[in-house]
Amino acid sequence: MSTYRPPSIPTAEITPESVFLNRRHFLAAAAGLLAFSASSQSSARQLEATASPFSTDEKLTPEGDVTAYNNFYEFGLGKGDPKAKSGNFRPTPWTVRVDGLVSKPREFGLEELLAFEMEERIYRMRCVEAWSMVIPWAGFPLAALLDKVEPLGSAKYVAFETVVRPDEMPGQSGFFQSLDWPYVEGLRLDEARHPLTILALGLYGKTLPNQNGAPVRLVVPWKYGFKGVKSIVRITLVEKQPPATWNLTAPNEYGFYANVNPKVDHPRWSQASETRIGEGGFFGANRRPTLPFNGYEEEVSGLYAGMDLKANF
Ligand SMILES: Nc1nc2c(c(=O)[nH]1)N[C@H]1C(S)=C(S)[C@@H](COP(=O)(O)O)O[C@H]1N2
Ligand SMILES: [Mo]
Repeated sequence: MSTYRPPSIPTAEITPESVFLNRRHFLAAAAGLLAFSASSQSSARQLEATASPFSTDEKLTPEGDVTAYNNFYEFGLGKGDPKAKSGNFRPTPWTVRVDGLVSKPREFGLEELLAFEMEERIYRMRCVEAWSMVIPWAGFPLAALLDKVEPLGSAKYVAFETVVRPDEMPGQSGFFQSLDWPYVEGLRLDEARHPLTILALGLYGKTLPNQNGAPVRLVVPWKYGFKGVKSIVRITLVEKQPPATWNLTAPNEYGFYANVNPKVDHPRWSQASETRIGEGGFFGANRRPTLPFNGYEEEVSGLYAGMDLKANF
């Protein structure tokens, strides 16, 4: 595996990925506790996280690919734009407002979010564009946050919203606007409370780089990547299905549920297979079959009992 480092960081400060992996496996076996010392960004902080049984043991996508091949249209449309153009983005200080149909609406500061018990969740991520990665996130179950605000019985869905800062996000300013801002997403309440659904604050043992959704983003591993809304400022409990950016933009191409499904093709390409980023080439031998619910079928298919997954794609 290649070891990624930005040119400004001296080699001595970097933990090679092989060391990271060995330490991770050793500690996971010995104590169940993970501690990392790598640093790839001056603003990045270390994040300790407990190993989770929900993790896959598949080969990790190299950190250099996870942090350089991104979708974050607030910074531009190119895969390299989020890394190249997010240098002015300030992820601290930060607050997330949690409101709507809850008994105790309130704001959570970043330090309060970091105080939740962090778990390392190594998840597959499958983008709707037919590529995938394996990413070691650090985060905590969204359900733990929802418990703090006590959702009312009338709450049926959870709505999410990304920050709007045209001064810091070049994709949000100028004549050409790719999407309507803010980027919004939503989950059914039972999906939001599922133990696999996390708010991530870090990856590869450090706080999130800007391009990956600093300081806090959603990760729902059985859904297409666009459900994983980045740089969240507001979470609202609501009664009706909330708007979702890609579903609004092209409803015939992107459903609200967006569960990974090799049997429902995108109108313009097949979803039956995918390319694992970092393994070379987009087509050919490197292509692997896409799994129903991105391989999490056993854990989540019960959420959709009786639903027509082809109609509610
Ligand atoms: N706010 C916001 N969130 C977003 C996006 C975006 O453009 N804006 N892109 C989505 C898409 S399409 C994907 S595949 C994932 C990519 O996450 P990554 O860059 O950390 O791999 O973020 C999702 N979250
Ligand atoms: Mo995506």
